[in-house]
Amino acid sequence: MNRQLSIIGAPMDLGQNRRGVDMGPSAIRYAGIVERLEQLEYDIEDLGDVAIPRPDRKEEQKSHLRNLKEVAEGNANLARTVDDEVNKGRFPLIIGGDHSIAIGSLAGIAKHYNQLGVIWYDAHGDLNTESTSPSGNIHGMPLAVSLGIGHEELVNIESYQPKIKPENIVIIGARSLDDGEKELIQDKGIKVYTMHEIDRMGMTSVIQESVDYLQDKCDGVHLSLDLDGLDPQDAPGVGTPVMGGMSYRESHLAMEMLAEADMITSAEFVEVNPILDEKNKTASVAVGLMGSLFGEKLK
Ligand code: HAR
Ligand code: MN
Ligand code: MN
Ligand code: MN
Repeated sequence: MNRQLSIIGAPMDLGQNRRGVDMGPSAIRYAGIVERLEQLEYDIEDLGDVAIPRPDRKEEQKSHLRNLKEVAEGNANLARTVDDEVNKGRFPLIIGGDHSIAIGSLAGIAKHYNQLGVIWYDAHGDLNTESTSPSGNIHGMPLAVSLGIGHEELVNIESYQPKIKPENIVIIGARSLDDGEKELIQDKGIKVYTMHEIDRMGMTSVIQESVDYLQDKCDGVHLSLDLDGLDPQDAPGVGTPVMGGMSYRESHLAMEMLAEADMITSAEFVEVNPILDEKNKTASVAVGLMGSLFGEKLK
């Protein structure tokens, strides 16, 4: 594992419509991210937050893509910061913010790899487009955008596309997929472990298979962890909770196995909304999962 970590906050709340997720980076810092990872003897730099524009509340929404201009601009800012850190040889650890920030993270990271793998730990597929989205919320679209499918302002951030390939993606924990997303998964042959497979096979086999699937063909792997992948009982502070998710223990096991596999080269933790949370529980869970991902041991 790269011992040089750069923490990058992305206080974005414009990819969906519940206020408060822009305070996710503060909540995660308050829950002790720097102290937790310093104990593991990483060289940590907290770069603070990238600039996210405020929307013009008076301007009418012209498209089905809520806050398109501002989401694109904020993600372009994030992409530049992430790119700089990867150029310096540092591991970018991005904290959100809603999941639309994966557009900027991947735009900054993917250019540094020929075959970037992506593990998408989420209740949702985030594979919608303007036409398939039931909500118009861009946080339901970042995986499609990174595949080069979506609005040109989003797809062309950092001036190249696609960022990633369908055969290098593994989705884990899906239990709320829209019809258009299911079609895209079929069309592109994207590997998905739904809750059904996790129940049947167990998390150990799911992660082992995912590691085997990505390890040989990928030259780097980005972990995109949406806290709503966890069950709402364990991670209540999220904007779009879905019952029947992965448990706290399963999620720690997943992170520990990824640490053992030593293949993650960048990561983001998103959708922590302290306004909807119970005493910063979800931010604390996020920090605990980062501890496991970065090699914390119980003994
Ligand atoms: N699929 C729905 C939509 O596109 C819900 C997206 C939910 N949000 C997230 N992303 N938190 O994982 O609107
Ligand atoms: Mn570069
Ligand atoms: Mn998501
Ligand atoms: Mn989600």
